[in-house]
Amino acid sequence: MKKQFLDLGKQPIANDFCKEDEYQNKFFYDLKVVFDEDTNLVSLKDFVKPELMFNENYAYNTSMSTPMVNHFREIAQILDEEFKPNTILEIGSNDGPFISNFPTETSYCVEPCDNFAKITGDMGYRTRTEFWSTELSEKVKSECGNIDLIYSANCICHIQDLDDCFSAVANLLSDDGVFVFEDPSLLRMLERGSYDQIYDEHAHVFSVIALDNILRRNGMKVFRVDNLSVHGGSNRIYATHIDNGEVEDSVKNNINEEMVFGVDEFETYQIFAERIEKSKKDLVELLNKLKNEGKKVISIGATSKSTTVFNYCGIGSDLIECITDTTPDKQGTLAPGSYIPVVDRDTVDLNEYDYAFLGAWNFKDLIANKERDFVENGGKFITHVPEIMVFS
Ligand code: JHZ
Repeated sequence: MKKQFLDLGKQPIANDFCKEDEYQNKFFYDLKVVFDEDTNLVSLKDFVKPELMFNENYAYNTSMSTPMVNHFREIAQILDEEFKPNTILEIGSNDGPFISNFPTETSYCVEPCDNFAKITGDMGYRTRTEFWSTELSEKVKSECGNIDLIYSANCICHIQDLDDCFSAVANLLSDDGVFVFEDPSLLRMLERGSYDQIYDEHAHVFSVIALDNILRRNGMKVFRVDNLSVHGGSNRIYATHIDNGEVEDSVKNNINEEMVFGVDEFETYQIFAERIEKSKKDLVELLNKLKNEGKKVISIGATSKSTTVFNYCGIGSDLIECITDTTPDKQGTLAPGSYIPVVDRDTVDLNEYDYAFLGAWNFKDLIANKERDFVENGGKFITHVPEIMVFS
């Protein structure tokens, strides 16, 4: 049975950055979150139509982030050395930072956003501009046979029907092939109070427990888990056909850690929901206090995550004047729902502001290091993770 534990209110499409004349009649939905007592999966109560989120206007270019480009280069080398795959398929290849480390002849991309599919297509990779499904896995199989390594980063948690997703993988994967995917960790979200991992695209937030349950009912199993620091704490899951090889200690250790925290108990989620309500109250109080004192606040990183925070907390440009972001497609737009202007960092003198909210709190150290000058001139950062804090 699915039980609701969190209501984050009316939310827009998290990456639907719009122009000044486009903000009327925008789509909003109810962002509610449920816990499935049978599988322990945490999911959105109502999913948003994939076509509304993943289309030719999708604004998240992975290659704009140097740390993520390095991250994908490293994992590509590691997987290549350990598993020596003859054929590779990436689900949700974005603008190609992972697949570009492999030869075009033996690699295959699946990417429903036309803007990104065009990029990997132009790089010479066979790219299907489609959503991942059993039907698509059949088409790929008839074109190039079974695949040795199926990889996906920050995409499997976007897929609403996980049974179809995993049976499609099982159908295409070679007998001794590996399926490796990484997504934000539910345990880290619960520990850190980072409720902003929840938005339309994240149909689920994964625990290892839930993934193993759902993979097993589709003929696969988890055999290794790597804990990663990226995106505020992610897990890289290694899965294979259910009858293959040993399950490594990392799986048992991760499941134990999740059980100790209570990831399998509904009460844990009720406590989390109370913490999130407090986070909202504290952030709104702080920003109102700063406004009354005449302080100027800016935000750094127009993230999907900050769409959740600003819309849940009802924060608009009266409390946060603007948001800087390094992604050209986001600059000159209004942030989804809050309609706070998004600007190019290079056009802003941060020293004109007293406080900077970290919309991209997952890059806290990198941003604090880049913006040393702001701090030296008396500027302070605000973050909501793990709780509302001001620091310099
Ligand atoms: P970042 C995305 O979420 C969307 P977001 C997606 N749905 C997903 O699943 C997760 O990633 C994993 C900017 N920036 O990576 C660049 C600066 O402006 O936290 C990005 O727009 N200055 C696929 O959007 C944004 O912040 C900087 O110094 O929450 C970061 O977005 C740095 C470092 C980044 O993901």
